[in-house]
Amino acid sequence: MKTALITGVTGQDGSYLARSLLQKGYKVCGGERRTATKKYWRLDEMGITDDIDFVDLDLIDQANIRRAIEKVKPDVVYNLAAQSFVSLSFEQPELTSLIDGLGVLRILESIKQVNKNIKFYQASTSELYGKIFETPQNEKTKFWPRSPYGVAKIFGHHITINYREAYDMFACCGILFNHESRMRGEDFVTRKITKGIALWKKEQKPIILGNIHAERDWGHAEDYTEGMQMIMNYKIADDYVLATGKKHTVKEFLETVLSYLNISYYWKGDECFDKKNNILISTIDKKYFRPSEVDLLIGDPTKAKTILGWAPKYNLEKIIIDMVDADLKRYYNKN
Ligand code: NDP
Ligand code: GDR
Repeated sequence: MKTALITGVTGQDGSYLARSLLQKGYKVCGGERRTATKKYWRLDEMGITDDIDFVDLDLIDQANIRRAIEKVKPDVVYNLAAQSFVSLSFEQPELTSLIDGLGVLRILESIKQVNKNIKFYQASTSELYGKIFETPQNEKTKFWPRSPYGVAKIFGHHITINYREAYDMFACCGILFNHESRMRGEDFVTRKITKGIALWKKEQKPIILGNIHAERDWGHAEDYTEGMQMIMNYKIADDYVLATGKKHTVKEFLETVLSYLNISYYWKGDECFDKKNNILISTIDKKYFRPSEVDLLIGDPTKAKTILGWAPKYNLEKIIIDMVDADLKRYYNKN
């Protein structure tokens, strides 16, 4: 039986990856940073909390990471832990850098010292491309991050490649474009919309958004966590873009959610109204705009398709159905 250590197991991707690895017969150890309240809602919803061996692991504590690796003796480490909210990284740039940048180095260094044969996956991101140099973005596209999050993740990305080259370690980066699901955190725009609209149906309280003209390449976390495993199971350690190759604006995402729920709407500038009763559905507040924005991201997953045979199964409509249905069930107990 192989052992996988997943950092960030309580997060969106951690939950999908843990479930998938358990189904494949892995022993799954979940790194968690200890807080007063347990954050197992995703694992609980999936019914897998009791199948995971939890280990204390905080990415800002080198000795703690080393102890966790010595204790768990993993065959593979998936580093999914991060301060992953781009917006918050402008408020907490140093903490974000300590976790998302130096945290990666701490794990790599621990692996190098404990057992260099442990395979390592790093959660890199399309945020590295930021102010894009070409469309679509692939593994060779130049990086120009636009947030402390993106800058910290560049360090994580390059230090992973450096440990691969310098110490011959099996260390890979998945440059993943946005991926969403029913397990998405509530502050990310897609979940803010699906949850917001589910509640709007009952309370008619408008959703307050930021830049609704931003364009993203949205996939589903289930497809992307399968892709992570394909990257790690390939014979050669390398870096891959995972993306759908399709882009949509935040506005289009909202419109698709409304259409799915048969809510007819119209726009007055950037404000959206319900056609039937002229009730406000969504509006804008400048506080949700970022000091420097990433206007457009769209990925080219050709390398992952060609070498790994990876292809996403979800399109935008299927993602929205998954998310909206889950939120309706959560807030109305409806199937
Ligand atoms: P989430 O925000 O849902 O999960 C992040 C996880 O990291 C949580 O389990 C959180 O724990 C944990 N964490 C945060 N800080 C620390 C710390 N100091 N030490 C240990 N654990 C910590 O993120 P996602 O699941 O969406 O993303 C997974 C990874 O992939 C992240 O690295 C993210 O940056 C990256 N990524 C995500 C993309 C996406 O679209 N989802 C796209 C590209 C990359 P806690 O429960 O305690 O908060
Ligand atoms: P992102 O995701 O920054 O791409 O990072 P997010 O959903 O936060 O924003 C996407 C785009 O929507 C615009 N936006 C809003 N965003 C939020 N959160 N809230 C709003 O009200 C709102 N209104 C408009 C944003 O300005 C942005 O352009 C996600 C994270 O998962 C990262 O960890 C990951 O690396 C990248 O995806 C790829």
